[in-house]
Amino acid sequence: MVDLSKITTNGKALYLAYDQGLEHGPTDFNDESIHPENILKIAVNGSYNGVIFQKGIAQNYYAHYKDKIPLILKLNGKTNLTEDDPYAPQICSVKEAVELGAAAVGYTIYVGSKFEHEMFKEFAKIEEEAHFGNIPLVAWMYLRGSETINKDPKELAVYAARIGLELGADIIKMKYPGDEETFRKCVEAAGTTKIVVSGGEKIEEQEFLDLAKKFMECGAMGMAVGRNIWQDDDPLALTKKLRQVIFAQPA
Ligand code: FBP
Repeated sequence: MVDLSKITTNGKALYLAYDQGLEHGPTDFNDESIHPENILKIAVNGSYNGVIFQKGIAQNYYAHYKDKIPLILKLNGKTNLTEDDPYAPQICSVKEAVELGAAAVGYTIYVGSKFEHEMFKEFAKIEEEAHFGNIPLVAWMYLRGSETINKDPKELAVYAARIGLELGADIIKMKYPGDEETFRKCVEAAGTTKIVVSGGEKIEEQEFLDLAKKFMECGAMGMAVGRNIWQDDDPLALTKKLRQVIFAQPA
């Protein structure tokens, strides 16, 4: 199994996601978060286990931070402008990611998209290359596309978690399926593959922290969160509270 020690603390993890500029466009950003340097400062000062970038941000902003914060490089991505079933093509190789200083690589698979098989193929090649180099591989497992319609979203969430294990992901990044019973099943189905939960849209602070506590109690390894942190008025104060929740639970 791949060594996750560079991107975890006592078996737990908190990552700062910042690939939304590609996925959603700059509308997600405020006057502070539009600047990638500010995200790097939050990641370093908040002692995150990694910051998640696409390659352009890594190429232009990460060099000075190489020794300060691990980089998780997203290898594929897409905009939210197309209306067809989602497909996020690979736009960066494992080799480029390593040259940019990545400690881990990530890839989104839209489970239930009619292009799922294309993403499986790309993922399989990435898995081979990443694991050959002992680089951890994070799979964003998102349920989206025509084949998810009229199916039970809870069953699909557990299925998606299992697919992450079956495909050889070391870590699955997924959305909370909405209830603890289903999420516990996801954790179980993922087996040795660890789960980190996405943050989602900005919500009220206590609700966010309560949810984080729930994720950890159900067996998540941690969270990979973006908007809830860097859209906050005080990202570091909220990070401190979130860290208490994530790292308080026994490993
Ligand atoms: P957030 O915490 O901001 O939701 O970020 C998590 C994330 O997975 C990002 O890595 C990614 O850009 C975004 O969510 C994808 O959002 P969507 O679910 O709208 O495609």
